[in-house]
Amino acid sequence: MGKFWALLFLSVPILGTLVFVISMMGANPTAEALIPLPWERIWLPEDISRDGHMIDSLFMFILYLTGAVFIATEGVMAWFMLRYDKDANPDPVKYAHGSHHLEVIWTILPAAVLLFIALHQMNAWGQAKLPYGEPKDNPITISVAARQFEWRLVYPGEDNVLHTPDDIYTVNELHIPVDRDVVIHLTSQDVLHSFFLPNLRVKQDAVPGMMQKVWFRAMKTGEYDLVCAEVCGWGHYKMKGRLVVETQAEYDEWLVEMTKAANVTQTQQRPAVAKE
Ligand SMILES: [Cu+2]
Repeated sequence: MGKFWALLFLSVPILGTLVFVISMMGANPTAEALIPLPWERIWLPEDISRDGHMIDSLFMFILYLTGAVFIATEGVMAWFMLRYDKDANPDPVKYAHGSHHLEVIWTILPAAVLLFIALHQMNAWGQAKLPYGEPKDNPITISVAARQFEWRLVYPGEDNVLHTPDDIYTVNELHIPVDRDVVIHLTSQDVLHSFFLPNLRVKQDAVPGMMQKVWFRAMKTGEYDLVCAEVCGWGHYKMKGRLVVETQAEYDEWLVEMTKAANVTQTQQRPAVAKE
């Protein structure tokens, strides 16, 4: 009976991992073209940014490191379970306390590993951004304000300057041109949110009372996710938008369309305002 329960409980993590791996293979369109091996990029969505590979290599490095430690720990545990099996060891259990050597080893070893990771990852952001320096070549600056539970965006319009009369306003729609630096001015209107573009490997907290600058360059057109990665209230799950990466011509055309729509709305609203 004990073995039945042991196997039943063991099946939970095994089936859970299996279901996760299978669902990830289905979720990633690029994985279908590959032989669907668990180590063939099925953990992360397609990287469409210029700098994302730096973040990915750090992610994989930590995954391999913690994975190796996990397998070693589980292996030792399994070995102990087999070696000190109840039937082969009928004597009562003897408890041992206070091995200073062991204490020192299992304190210093994880501390050293954590310190190594801390130092190793310190320059990841710099490595991802510094080879290209600050955003250049006439970057587009878009203001993004997070609030429960949506993204409010302001585009600079034709003059490419924010906070001028030709600004364009959208909600949950982030349009950007491909192969051009985009700078996001990120703010929050209420609580902590996190601006997350999984395909661009960009994740930045939006903090009330602060303005964060984050920049990136998309290298592939298409439609991708914009999500909130900080549990920010009951509607957090639905705080998602659309990232549309398009050619410069398509982006310009979209901007013209939006300007036209904004002008129509303003003209229609004007008499109502005049009456007051
Ligand atoms: Cu949020």
